[in-house]
Amino acid sequence: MAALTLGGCAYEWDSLRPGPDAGGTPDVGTPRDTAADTGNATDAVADARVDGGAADTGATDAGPVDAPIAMDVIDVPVVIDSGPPDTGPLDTGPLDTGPLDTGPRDTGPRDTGPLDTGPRDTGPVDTGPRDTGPPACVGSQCPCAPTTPAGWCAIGAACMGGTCVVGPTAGSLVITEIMNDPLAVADPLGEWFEVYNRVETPVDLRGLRVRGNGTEMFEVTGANPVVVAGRGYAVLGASGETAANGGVAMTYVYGSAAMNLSNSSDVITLLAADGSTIDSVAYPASGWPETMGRSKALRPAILDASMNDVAVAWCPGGPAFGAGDFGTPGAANVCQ
Ligand SMILES: [Ca+2]
Ligand SMILES: [Ca+2]
Ligand SMILES: [Ca+2]
Repeated sequence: MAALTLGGCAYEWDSLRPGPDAGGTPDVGTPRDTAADTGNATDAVADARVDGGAADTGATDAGPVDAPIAMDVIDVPVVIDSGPPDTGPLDTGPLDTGPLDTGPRDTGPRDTGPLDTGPRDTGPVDTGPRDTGPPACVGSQCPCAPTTPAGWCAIGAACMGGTCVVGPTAGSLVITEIMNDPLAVADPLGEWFEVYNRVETPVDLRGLRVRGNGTEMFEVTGANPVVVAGRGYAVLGASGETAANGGVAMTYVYGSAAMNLSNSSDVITLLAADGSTIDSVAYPASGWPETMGRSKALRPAILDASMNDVAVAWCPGGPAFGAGDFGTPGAANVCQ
């Protein structure tokens, strides 16, 4: 048994077969040793030839020049690393093109190096914590925009049909038109009132509570959003039948049993879900525009929940619509 150290690794082999000295031909006459040494885990089986001169014992070797050692390594067992995960610095060396790593999973820090173009990873599925970032955008289209960060609506708003929609809040809605005394169709089925959304963001009216005088009150409900577009109008009425309501496309129908609009004095109050008042209009029996078949219209330059409290802010509405009454349900007001 002889030993040799190469590159910091110790090798042992069963037999050395000295060949001719330098200048000669390698020993090819002896059959190569093809049997692995089973006595050592890191064994290498080698053929070698060495020179036959004296060993180098001094600073200068005066003997014949050593011939290089030729070694055939024919059986070197590979031991897979089963130690703890590598937590050292990222590998920035050349791409590994070797066989797939079937060792234990790497749980070290994430690799931020260049893209791996090597063979596909067939290791275990990632069971780490879920990615909670914003939903993916497709091209330049996000689920809702504009938002911060992209893909999310502001707190309190919901994404509906690609648009961020908020609930009714103070400052968002103004009562702009009241048809309390219809003529072309029966009263109260022809009654309606109009609200304007002052903000750019669409408003879902669900959750809005509307209070009349006495105990009259209803809440806007529904399985689907009742949306008023940004800077748009909505009409809430007693009847959804155009033949009965005078030809008005209602945004929401509350029903004549829930509320009536008196032909003399009455009040309409919009309440947010938290109970705060969004707007309130109380018209008296006299002093405000009151013409049968014609709406009370807030002057189009006045779209304000405080300024609509006084008589001078209102005018008789027009022009004729539907069955022949006057007003602009769902559109900007006109004074006539
Ligand atoms: Ca009425
Ligand atoms: Ca008001
Ligand atoms: Ca109007």
